[in-house]
Amino acid sequence: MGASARKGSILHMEGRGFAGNDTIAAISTPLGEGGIGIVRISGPEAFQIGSRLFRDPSGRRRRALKAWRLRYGVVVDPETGEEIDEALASAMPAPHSFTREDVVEFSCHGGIGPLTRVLDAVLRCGARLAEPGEFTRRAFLSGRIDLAQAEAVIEIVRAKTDSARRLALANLRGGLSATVGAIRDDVVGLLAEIEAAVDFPEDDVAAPDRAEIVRRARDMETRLRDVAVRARRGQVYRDGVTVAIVGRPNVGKSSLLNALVGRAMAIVTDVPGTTRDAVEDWTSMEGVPVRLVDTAGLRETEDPVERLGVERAEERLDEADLAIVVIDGSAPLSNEDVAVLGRASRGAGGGVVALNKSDLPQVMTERDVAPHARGMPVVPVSAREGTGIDALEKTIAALALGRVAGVSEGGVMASTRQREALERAARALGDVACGVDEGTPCDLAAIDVREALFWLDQITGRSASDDVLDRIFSEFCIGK
Ligand SMILES: Nc1nc2c(ncn2[C@@H]2O[C@H](COP(=O)(O)OP(=O)(O)OP(=O)(O)O)[C@@H](O)[C@H]2O)c(=O)[nH]1
Ligand SMILES: [Mg+2]
Repeated sequence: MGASARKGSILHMEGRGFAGNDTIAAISTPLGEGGIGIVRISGPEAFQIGSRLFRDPSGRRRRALKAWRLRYGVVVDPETGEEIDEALASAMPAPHSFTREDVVEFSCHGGIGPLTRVLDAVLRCGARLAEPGEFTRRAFLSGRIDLAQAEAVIEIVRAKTDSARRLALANLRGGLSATVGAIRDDVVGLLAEIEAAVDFPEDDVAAPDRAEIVRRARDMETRLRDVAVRARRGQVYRDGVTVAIVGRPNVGKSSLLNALVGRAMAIVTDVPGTTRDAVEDWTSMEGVPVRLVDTAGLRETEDPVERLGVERAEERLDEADLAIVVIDGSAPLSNEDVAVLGRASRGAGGGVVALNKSDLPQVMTERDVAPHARGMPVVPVSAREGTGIDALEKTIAALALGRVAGVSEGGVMASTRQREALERAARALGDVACGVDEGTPCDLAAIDVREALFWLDQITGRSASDDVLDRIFSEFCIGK
């Protein structure tokens, strides 16, 4: 077992053993041509294996690896001595490495050929091919990062927008863990007090103030629900939303798509029924990744091709998270417009009405449309001139993020698993408050408090089972 394992936090090693008793290796950069490709080795034999393969630039003499030094040389085949590639070797001794084990990295020329040959040489010297996410898993098992931080590593890799990256980085730096940790401390305090009352009912431990317990449990519940809502926002920043652009023919849906994505994606003509297939593109609105879907104009039609387009448009509207209903403000409101407004407002996330062609003399104002919009906000825009587009984007981002009164601003990055744990912990604390308020004995209330604690510990991994760990780390790629 490496020095790193001995120094690992007891907390994370307890009960599940320490995985890092062998040496693992993998190509840690994407397989393809690149400026640089890295083969990473981690474990007790890392230095020994690295030294066996590394030679000075002439390829003749062994080149010693030095801690914290980047050394230039060549990697050779361990049996034949044949040079495989030039490389920079770095050696990071335990516990000051990503895994807290001894780590050696060879930075070679990026390409499948040299990298697979170098990896093959490393494996022939006794290392085992790493499983997906195994380096990060070792960082978790050694206590260098907790589970919330490990999951943040995946989120950083997958971030589609800068906001998503920033939220994920905040978690890697311990953001979610600290928020949850602070609430956990309070839950532990509450549990201690309730248990004292259970254990020493006749002692002169003052009987707990039931109203005070209710107040504290409610307060923790509220704080957890706040984090859960912000986590839902975080998920929006991470996964983005699908927004269908719908409306009757010729109102300017395709023009609006083009204005929103900033390029001529969809065909625009003055012929009603131009768009048939759904045209889609990603864009970012206030940091929220948005997949925009332009659809065929909705109307009754005899044309069989157009009818297929209309059916497809209706499907896309029903599948979307939000809708932009485009209305032509330079024409009177038609029955077709009213029908689309009705259908869109019944969708999962509702939507927004874009009152388009505001550059032309207006027949309709926001006030004329509002009664038919069923609560959807109405934003005047001109797809042609680009006016009102900023306001439209802000409205869509706000709808996507589900701004709720009383919830702190800003998102928190959390996986679905973590969000569920937050909600369950909140529910358990809500049960504590209700129960104690209605006169439940303290020993029963303690069960719910312990349940809340269990769910909070699922988030940081203190009580996560091996199954949960397997599922999380299998999402990583090999070499991470
Ligand atoms: N003046 C003005 N004309 C616009 C505006 N937006 C779109 N148009 C014009 O309206 C006509 C129809 O635009 P499209 O974007 O093709 O409309 P659509 O809703 O996609 O139409 P279909 O695909 O046929 O359903 C074109 O001639 C556009 O130039 C606008 O904001 N102002
Ligand atoms: Mg169109």
